[in-house]
Amino acid sequence: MGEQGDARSGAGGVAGEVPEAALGALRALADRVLAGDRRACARAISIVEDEAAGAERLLEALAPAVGRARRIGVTGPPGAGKSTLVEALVLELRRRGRTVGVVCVDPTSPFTGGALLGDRIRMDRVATDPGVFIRSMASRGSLGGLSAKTHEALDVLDAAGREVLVVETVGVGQSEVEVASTADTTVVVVSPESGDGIQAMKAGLMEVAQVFCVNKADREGTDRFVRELEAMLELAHGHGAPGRPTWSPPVLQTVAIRGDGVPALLDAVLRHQEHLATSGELARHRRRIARDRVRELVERARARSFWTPARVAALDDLAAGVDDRTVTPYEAARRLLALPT
Ligand SMILES: Nc1nc2c(ncn2[C@@H]2O[C@H](COP(=O)(O)OP(=O)(O)O)[C@@H](O)[C@H]2O)c(=O)[nH]1
Ligand SMILES: [Mg+2]
Repeated sequence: MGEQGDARSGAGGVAGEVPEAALGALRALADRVLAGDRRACARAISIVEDEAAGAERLLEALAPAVGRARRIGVTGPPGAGKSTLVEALVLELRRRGRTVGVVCVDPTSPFTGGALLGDRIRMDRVATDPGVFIRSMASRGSLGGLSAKTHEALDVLDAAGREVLVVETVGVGQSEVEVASTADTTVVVVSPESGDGIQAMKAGLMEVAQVFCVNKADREGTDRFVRELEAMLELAHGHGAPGRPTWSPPVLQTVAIRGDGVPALLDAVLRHQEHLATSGELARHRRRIARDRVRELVERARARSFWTPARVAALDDLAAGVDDRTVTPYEAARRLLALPT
C-alpha cells in the first residue's frame, strides 16, 4: 500500500520535478558556475540553500568537476575568534596565490529568526577580493540536515574552481561539529578565556580536531592554557595504534586580529593534508564522508516524501490526542506510519 507511494514520491524527492523549460536555464547556470562566474555561484548556492526545485539537477551537472579543492573546517566555541581567524587565513592563502571559497554556517535563533550571535560575518578585508568568495548560510530550518546543504554549497565552489574551501561552524551542537569534521582537515579554535577548554571537550571537539588553534594568544593565561591542552591531548593521543601512521594534533597559537601565527597555522594544516595523502587516510576519510552523505540524502528524500499535507494534518490531530493522553506517542507514530500516502 503505502510502500509504492513512498517509492514513487521518494524518487521525486531525490531528482526533483523540474519543468523542461527550467532545465535549460539550470544547464546554463551550471555552465557559468563551471566557468567560475561569481554571480552564478551565488545563485546556485541560493538554489541549494532554499532546497529549490532543480537543486539536485544543478548539483549533478556540477558533480564531475567536484573534488579538486582542499577543504578546511574551522570550528570552536562562540567568540573564540573563528571568523577573525578565517579572514586571516584567507589573507594568507591569497598571499600564497590560492583562490578561496568560504562558507560560514550561522546558527540562527528559532525565536527571532536572526543570527544568534548577531555576528553575520563581514570579513571586510577580503570581501572585495575577486579571488575570495564568502557566503553565510543559516543553520535553521533545514529539513533533513545541515550537512547536506553545506556540502552542496562547498561543492558549488569546488566545481567553480576555488582551490581552497574553508567552512566555519560554531562548535556547539552535533550537526555543526559534524559539518566541520567532514572537511579534510578540521581546525578547532579555542581561546584562553574561561571555560573554552571545558566547552570544547563537552561538545566533542577534541575528537574531531586535527589541528588545535589557541587564538587570542595575546590574552593572559595563554601559556598555562596551552600546557593544559597539550596535557589533555597527550592523554588522548599518547599511544597510537601500532603499525598505523598516526597524526598527533599540534597546538598552534595565534592572535587572529593581528595575523600573528597564521602562516604557521596554515603550514600545520598543509602538513596534515600531506599526511592524509601519503598515509592513504584521505581516501578512507572521503569514502566515509561519501557514505554518510548518500545516507543523509536518502533520509532527506524519505522525510520529504513522507510528510504529505495529509500526514501533517494527521500529525496535528494525533498530537492533540497525545496531549490529552488519549493516545500514546508510540501509538501516534504507528498510526502515522500506517497511513496511506
Ligand atoms: N584580543 C583578541 N581578540 C580577538 C582575537 N581574535 C578575535 N578577537 C575578538 O574576539 C571577538 C569574537 O571574534 P569572532 O571572530 O567573531 O569569533 P567567532 O564567534 O568565534 O567567530 C571579536 O571581538 C574579535 O575582534 C585575538 O586574537 N585577540
Ligand atoms: Mg563567527
